[in-house]
Amino acid sequence: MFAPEVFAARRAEYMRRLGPDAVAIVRSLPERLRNGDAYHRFRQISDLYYLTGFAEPDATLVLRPGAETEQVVMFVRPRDPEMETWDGRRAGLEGATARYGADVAYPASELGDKLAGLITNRDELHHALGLDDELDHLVTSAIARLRRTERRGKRPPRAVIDPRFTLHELRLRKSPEELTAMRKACAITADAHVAAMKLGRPGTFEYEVEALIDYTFRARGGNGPGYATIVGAGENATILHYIENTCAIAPGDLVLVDAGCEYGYYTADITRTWPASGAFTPAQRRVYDLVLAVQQAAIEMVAPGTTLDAIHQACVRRLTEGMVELGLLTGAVDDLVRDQSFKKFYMHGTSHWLGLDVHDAGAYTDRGTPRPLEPGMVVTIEPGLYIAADAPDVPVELRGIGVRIEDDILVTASGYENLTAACPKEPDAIEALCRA
Ligand SMILES: [Mn+2]
Repeated sequence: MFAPEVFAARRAEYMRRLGPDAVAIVRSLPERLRNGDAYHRFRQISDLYYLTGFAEPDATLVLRPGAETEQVVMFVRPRDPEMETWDGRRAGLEGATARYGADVAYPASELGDKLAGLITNRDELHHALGLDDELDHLVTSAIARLRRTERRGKRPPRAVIDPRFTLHELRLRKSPEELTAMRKACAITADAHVAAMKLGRPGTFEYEVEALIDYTFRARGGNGPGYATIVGAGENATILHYIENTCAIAPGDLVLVDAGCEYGYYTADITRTWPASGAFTPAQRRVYDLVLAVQQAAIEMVAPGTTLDAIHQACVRRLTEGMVELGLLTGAVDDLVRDQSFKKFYMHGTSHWLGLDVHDAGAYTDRGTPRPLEPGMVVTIEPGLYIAADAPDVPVELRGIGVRIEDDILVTASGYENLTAACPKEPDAIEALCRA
């Protein structure tokens, strides 16, 4: 957890960018039932955590830059000894002001009553429409109420603006303290993948590998996985979001593991693919070598000024060339790229932003044009090749092979830094770990 000054500085910068006539509302998402009356463990929505560090449910932040009073307003659950006995400690109104930087705090139940007053006569209302129906309703009700008072000088905002144009631009460029948390998340995740490679022999169940990864994350101080861990052995590696993790690893299987530790709310995102028996078959090795070469070339492209789209296009071209060499596709590479034949075996993008969310906030394009990378952005590079077990017209020995290799890359002033370089991916190195 960062010092309160870090969150205060973020709010100050966000408010500076909002300008003196705007108001921003950021609210936690509702707690979700898992089944019966049991809830999923609560995890604060990243926008609210980014601006406050406040981890409790039922919390709302209203920022009013330039206001004479109440610039930073929080609505939180009040202290309640009986409820806290059941559900855990609360910061309360006192904590919100003393520890989380609010100028004033109100009970969460008063948001509906107070919202219209807080947005009165502000030009722009920054609010993420469509995330939370209840909050949308509170906002539209407040606007409707202010329309009725306009003749008395209390008018509603002129525009509702999506946070991606303001707040998410801040989140996109990582500060030194954010990078410290991400480096730690990456280091823990690299260790967890190495532990998985050492554990996962034929006969081991996918969920045992997942359990060791989870254990490693938690034992090293992480919050747990930043997204659902994928452990896919054999054909399961060709299912992109395979999270059942119920099968036993068979002799000769490749095992694809996509797992990232969340540390201090920041997540890593690593994928490794390894031969459970300790040696690639020749067919597996040809696919692996192709994906690794494509991934390394893509990482080398990361630098200020290039775009994720350019990197993806380069991966698509090199993978398509490889698909022809492997006998998966026939024809001219230009045609196979143009008509998207490669999507039979490479159907996902190469990169995404990484940070508080695994698919982190931030626009990828500016009016439809891919944006240039800048120092401080963190991206994944994760090409793969997936040959379904029942794929027609492909060499038999390639069927059921899935390979993805993914690293987390920081854009630096001079190029890039691979934050997950400590996680082995050279074929000899991972074979050795799988025999250890
Ligand atoms: Mn990823």
